[in-house]
Amino acid sequence: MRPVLYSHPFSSYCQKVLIALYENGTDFEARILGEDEGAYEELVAAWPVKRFPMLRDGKRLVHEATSIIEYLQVHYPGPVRLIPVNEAFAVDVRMFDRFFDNYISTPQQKIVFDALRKSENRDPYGVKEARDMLDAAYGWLDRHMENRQWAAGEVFTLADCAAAPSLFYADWSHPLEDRFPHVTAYRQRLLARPSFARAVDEARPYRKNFPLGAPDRD
Ligand SMILES: N[C@@H](CCC(=O)N[C@@H](CS)C(=O)NCC(=O)O)C(=O)O
Repeated sequence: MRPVLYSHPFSSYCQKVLIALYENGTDFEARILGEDEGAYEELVAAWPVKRFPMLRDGKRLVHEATSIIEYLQVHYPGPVRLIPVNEAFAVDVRMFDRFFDNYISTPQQKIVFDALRKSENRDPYGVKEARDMLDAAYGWLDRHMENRQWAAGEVFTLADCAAAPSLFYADWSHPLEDRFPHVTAYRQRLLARPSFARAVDEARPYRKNFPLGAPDRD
């Protein structure tokens, strides 16, 4: 039996899990939402909040990208340990995972979801707050990344799985420009990582769906 991932290639949180699967060469079945017949209906029936990715392993359902990566490490371990054995290091890894989800991905999604709304339902103040949050998060991360290769230290972890798609899309919505050179360099390292490069390539056909217009790069 192999686990089933309900996901979409263009989704940042799905890419976060795909990176983990590709890092370890984990065998899985992909149920592509909006493409594979009945996949979205199965997701919604199992998870009324309608967020993805979702993992199904036999009767077991796992929600939330971070939890899916933790689950894969426990039940389908591979050569790349994304949550370290060392408990003190694991605290850092989980802290940075939360940082990228809460302070990069969340404001990035706010900007994108606002652009998808009808003009009368837009929330300019909320979008300004999201852009301010991204600037604050970029600034903090830039100082943090000055002397390190990966988010939590010298090895690639869960934190980098979170960082890759969140920084990828955040830079499209709220460009780093040349203000944050260490974050820009880190984003480039993430793009060069084969697991993420594969996820980015698989999502290329969907770039036309990016509501703010995908830039002609990456
Ligand atoms: N906290 C969730 C967030 C998942 C999430 O926001 N997924 C987006 C796709 S990237 C989604 O489900 N969007 C559908 C929607 O907003 O209706 C996780 O970590 O998995």
